Amino acid sequence: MTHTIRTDLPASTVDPFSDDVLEDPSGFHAALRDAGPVVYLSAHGVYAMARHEQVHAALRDWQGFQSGAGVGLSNFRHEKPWRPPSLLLEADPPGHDAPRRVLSGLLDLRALRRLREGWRDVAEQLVDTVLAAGTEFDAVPALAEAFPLRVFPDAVGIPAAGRENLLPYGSHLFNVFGPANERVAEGAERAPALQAWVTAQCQRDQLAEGGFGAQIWAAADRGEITPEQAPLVVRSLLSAGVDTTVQGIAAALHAFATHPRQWQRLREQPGLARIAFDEAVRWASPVQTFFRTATADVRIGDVVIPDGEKILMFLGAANRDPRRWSDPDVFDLSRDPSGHVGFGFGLHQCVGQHVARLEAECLLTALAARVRTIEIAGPTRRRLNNTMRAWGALPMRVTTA
Ligand code: OVV
Repeated sequence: MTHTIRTDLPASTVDPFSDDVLEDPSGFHAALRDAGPVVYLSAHGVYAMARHEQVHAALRDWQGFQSGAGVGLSNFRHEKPWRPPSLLLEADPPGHDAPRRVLSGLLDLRALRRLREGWRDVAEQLVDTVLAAGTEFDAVPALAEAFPLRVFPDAVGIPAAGRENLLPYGSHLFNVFGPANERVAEGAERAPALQAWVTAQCQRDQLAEGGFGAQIWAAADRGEITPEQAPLVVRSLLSAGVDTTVQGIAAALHAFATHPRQWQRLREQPGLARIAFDEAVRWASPVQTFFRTATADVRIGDVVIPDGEKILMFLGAANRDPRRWSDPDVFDLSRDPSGHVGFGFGLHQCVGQHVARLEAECLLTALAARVRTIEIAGPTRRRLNNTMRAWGALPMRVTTA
């Protein structure tokens, strides 16, 4: 691949999607932030923003920085997407707006109230079962995966069979936003079967009455979206709603296991669970990056990004920018994490964020009532992904209350 070389702005030759950076991006993020408001990434011929101010401003400017050309490295102006594009994530107004409105209505705080009690019961049962089996466990499968996988597919209303496909599908999907590296190659073999399975779950006759899926189809009956759009809106839930919450919860558990005083605060004041989750999302940024595409020659300070160029938004770097946060590397329940860009910002800001917060709140509250101390009990392991900062293993030891 050849790229126009920019010698008039700060540049980095580092590949943000290499194993070394994904294993621990903190040094690279600091260098990017310090290099300038806009940095050229010569490894991929794209632009980057890593400071909170610029990331926030660019996410707000959906007209200058579009999503409809894809939010991965691949530019849909020139390349065919691996799956039909998302009607929400990979779309711009006006087409974006009707699907967005339907999902916002289904997933707003009021609409989720009917789920709260049931999810709280499931969380309490799950924690009791895990603790009954022993006080040492891997928190990734035992809690971070188990809880969302129990409540979310039921809430969407998909059949029980095949749910083990959800995490591998998400893992590949989030890898494909990056370059076609070995992570994408490893997932490519299974991708067609996973894609076919997910597509099948989005059909009307698969979706249980009362679930989010059936409600999306009901919105199509009311003319709010078309019947052709309905399955793709269901697909957005299954794409964006599983790995993200699993890794958000894993990040919160890791944060508490490594910050015992913060765990004591949560135990004293369980009402902090929601703030704690947002602080964990700021601190860890489970979704690390998304691209945008310049819709014209756009100026940022002295830098002009030419029409059609890709810009990588470093959400994780912005969430730890010392220009915006005091002691950004500290996980601290007394900070106000609002303004973090872990859920994005603006028009495309996570439509499922209330679902994620409710899941995390239910699980953290159930744990806080039963667990006095949490610590890391052995070597932790990352699950490297081109977009997500994910845990593969979090061995933990707890004492019970
Ligand atoms: C935010 C997000 C991530 C992945 C997939 C989608 C959305 C989607 O809409 O398909």
